[in-house]
Amino acid sequence: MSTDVIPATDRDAFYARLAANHYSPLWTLMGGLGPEPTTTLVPHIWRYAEARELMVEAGDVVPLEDALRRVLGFRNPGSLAHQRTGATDTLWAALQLVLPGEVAPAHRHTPSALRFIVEGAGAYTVVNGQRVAMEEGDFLLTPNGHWHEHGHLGDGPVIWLDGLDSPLVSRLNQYVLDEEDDLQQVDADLPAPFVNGMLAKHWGSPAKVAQPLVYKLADALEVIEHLRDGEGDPFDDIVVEYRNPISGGSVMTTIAAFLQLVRPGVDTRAHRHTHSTVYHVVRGSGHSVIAGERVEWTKGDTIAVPLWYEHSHHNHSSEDAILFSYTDKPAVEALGLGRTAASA
Ligand code: 1HN
Repeated sequence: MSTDVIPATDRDAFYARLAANHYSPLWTLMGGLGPEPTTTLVPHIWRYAEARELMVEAGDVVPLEDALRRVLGFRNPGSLAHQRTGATDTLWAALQLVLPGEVAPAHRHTPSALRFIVEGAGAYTVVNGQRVAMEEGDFLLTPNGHWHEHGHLGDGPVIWLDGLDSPLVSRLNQYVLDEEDDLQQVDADLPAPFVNGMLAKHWGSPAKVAQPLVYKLADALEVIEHLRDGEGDPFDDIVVEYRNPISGGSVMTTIAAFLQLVRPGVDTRAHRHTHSTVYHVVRGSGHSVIAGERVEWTKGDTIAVPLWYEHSHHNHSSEDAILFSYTDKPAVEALGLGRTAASA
């Protein structure tokens, strides 16, 4: 039906009546839609030199008793006011600082969290009563609903990258938080295979861990080293996925995580996809080309690639470049919205 069968003023009055009575005329809403997914968010890099300085300043300004978590989130510059985004539409990324002697008390929430330890030694996290030591390069999980607290018994600052699906969970109106006044009952220091649920005590109460809680950098690098003479992935070079070995799937329901080697001299092909990605530089330096723009990166930098932005990675140095990354791919695919396009 043509909308100009009635005069414009009458039409405006009609639309006002529809709005007043809580109706949405679909034909006025579809103008913004097209064949491509869109976002107001933009690719962005947070350089470690700057972020670390601000993080250390936060250590002076904010006592952990006040903050509970001294977490400095990376907010995408394309975010609209009041929009609950993180580094991407679905993924939060942040640095967290814990100073010697501090404790971030136990809580649990519906968002799932991961940590990648950037620098420092002597910190630990307790996940559902299991203490996990945090060493540089470790990749740790706090799947949704798991109690977690952090502490630091060593010297000097410990800084890690936090990754969560909290913007996605917020958008689903499912962000729920429980706090605990007391610290968790800790089982004492446990060997890694125990923490990872590979070997369990066979008497008394059953093992609490249903999936690995920590992946060591040395293990991931050993696998990468084994694969480095192979062809590699055209878009990510020598890339391995951290897996849940019980399900064989991604590490968490909503988040997949990866470690990749971009070998010296490699230029990957460009592609884009409907999941968004956060990259963190573990070693070396190089650059990515994101939507035609060259972004130079080096150790400690964190880069957001929102959905459907074309990107490729380049290492023109003579040293290995190692990137950690995580994506919302499992969530996007579970919704039936997974889509990838390689560039020519
Ligand atoms: C959180 O609980 C932690 O427990 C870190 O360390 C970062 C970002 C958003 C929401 C919850 C933590 C977080 C977070």
